[in-house]
Parts: sequence; structure tokens; C-alpha cells
Amino acid sequence: MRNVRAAAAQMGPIQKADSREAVVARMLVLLDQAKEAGADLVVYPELTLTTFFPRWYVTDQDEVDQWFEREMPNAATEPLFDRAADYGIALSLGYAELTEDGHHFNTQILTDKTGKIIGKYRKVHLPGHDEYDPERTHQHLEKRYFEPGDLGFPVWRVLDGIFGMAVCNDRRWPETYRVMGLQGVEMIVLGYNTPTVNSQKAEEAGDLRMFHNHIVVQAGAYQNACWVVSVAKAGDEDGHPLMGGSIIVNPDGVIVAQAKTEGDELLVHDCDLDATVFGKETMFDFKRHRRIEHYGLITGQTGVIPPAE
Ligand code: CDT
Repeated sequence: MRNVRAAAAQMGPIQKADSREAVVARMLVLLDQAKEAGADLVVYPELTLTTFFPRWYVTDQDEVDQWFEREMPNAATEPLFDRAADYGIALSLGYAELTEDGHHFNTQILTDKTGKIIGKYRKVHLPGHDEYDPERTHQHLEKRYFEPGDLGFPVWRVLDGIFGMAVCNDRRWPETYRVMGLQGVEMIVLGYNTPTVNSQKAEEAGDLRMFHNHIVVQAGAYQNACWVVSVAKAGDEDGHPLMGGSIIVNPDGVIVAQAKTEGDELLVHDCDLDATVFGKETMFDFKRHRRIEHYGLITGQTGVIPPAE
């Protein structure tokens, strides 16, 4: 048995006016709870440190850049890294990254139990649009503020297992999980900020949106025989509601822990990484069963090309 006691640290809303320090203070409360629960790993959501700013249309780049971190850890997050290291707890958190050479990414990092960053992932699937769209009930300007990730979907050996990361919309794409599955991933940690309302289909039911939120993660876990820890930033941010529904999913695709609130809430579950072995050696033994000679279209084209009439 290779047990990882994983904690999903769902965060409630973060308002535009909230400071990084105020957010980190809330993260520390969840970290203390995780310590109390004996957790090995705490996973925080996408863009943990700020409001979900892609909903705001801003043309002044200096103003946009205020939502980005130039280094990690930095003055605001150092207390989190320090306390996690004191506790011997590994961390994963999402933030907006501005690189030294001026690139903008929607990033998630993973530390080991000493607080050292051992993995960085930059969101590959950026949803939304890059210009103001008057047709939508609210904006989703990720394509304006971020570049697509340039690091692929790496995995890392840490906590006696193989770990990977994804960010929000990535969870809806089977390729995300499969690329990590092909590297033997045993646990994927991901964060999300998902509006409760579909900006292009206001009548779409909230329970259908939650069903989609869960089905993609459950399918990804099952089809790649891995654990997935999927963590929301939830609740009402300056009048814009985000879904909760954080979950921990086992390698059978079953939800084993689920958030009940839309606020700061910690889910804890013992995840045996050896529970991934059966699926990886039977139904989803890729080496024996995959037929790559038929999968060329998946990497050869992006859009749909229907057959000629
Ligand atoms: N943050 C993020 O990726 N949210 C998306 C909603 C996109 S709606 C244009 C998601 O897939 O949950």
C-alpha cells in the first residue's frame, strides 16, 4: 500500500478587492485543518490567489498584470510555503504567472514535503475568447490574458508515486488524462473556476453543469486508472457565481469525497496509489490494448472534417 492522504482545499469566493495576504490567511486555515487531519498533500484551486479575473474586460496591461505573480513563492505566499514545509505537507496551487521575459500563463505548481517546487504545469486548453463579446451574459477572457501552456502534460515522481496536474478546462478533454496516463500517472491534481451560469446559454441547468463537471473527471480517472483530486474556487465573486462540487475520485471513477458547500472547505481522503495497478494491468493496460494505428486524427487535426456529401 502506498497511501497518500490527499486534501482538496476548496476555496470560497475571492473578491476583486481582496488582497493576496487575506487569501493566504484563508489558505493557512485550510492548511492547519489538513495538518490536523494528517494530510500528505493539499490541493488548492485554479487562480487561488485572486478573483477569477478573466471575467473582467480590461485594456490596460499594467492593470491586468496586477493579477499576475512574478515569482513563486513571493512575499505574500512565503508564509504558506514555510508552514507547509514545517508541517511536512506537499502543496499544489494555481496562480497567474508572469515570466521574466513577459509571458502570461495560467499555472499550477506542485511542491514536495519540504516546500520545494518540483513541478510546474501551464494550462493548455484555454476556454473563452480574446475580445469583448456583447452577446455573452459575462465575459470569459482567458484567451486574451493567457498564452496556451508550453510545457505539455509532464508527470513527476513525488510522495512515492507519479503525479500530474491540469487546470480547469483541461479536465474536459480526454487527451489531458491520456497523455499523463501514458506516463503512468497515479494521481492528477487540478483546480477550477467554473461559472455557475453558461454565458452563452443562460437556461442551461445548474445540475447539468455539475454533472458535466463530475463526469469528465470520473471518466478521466477510470479510463487511465488514476486518482483525481479536483478542486473548485466557488461562490459569489462580485456578483458572479462559481460552482462548487470539488471531488476526489478513485481509479474506478467513483467519487469518494465531495464538497457540500460553496465556501472554504477541506475534503480529506486516503488514496492508495497501489489501487491504480489493477486497472493499469487489465482493462487499461495500454501496451496490450491500444491501437495507435487508428488514432492519427487525434494529433493530426484539431477541428472536425466531415466526409464529403
Ligand atoms: N476556468 C475555466 O477554464 N473555466 C471553464 C469554463 C469555460 S466557459 C467559457 C471550465 O471549463 O470550467
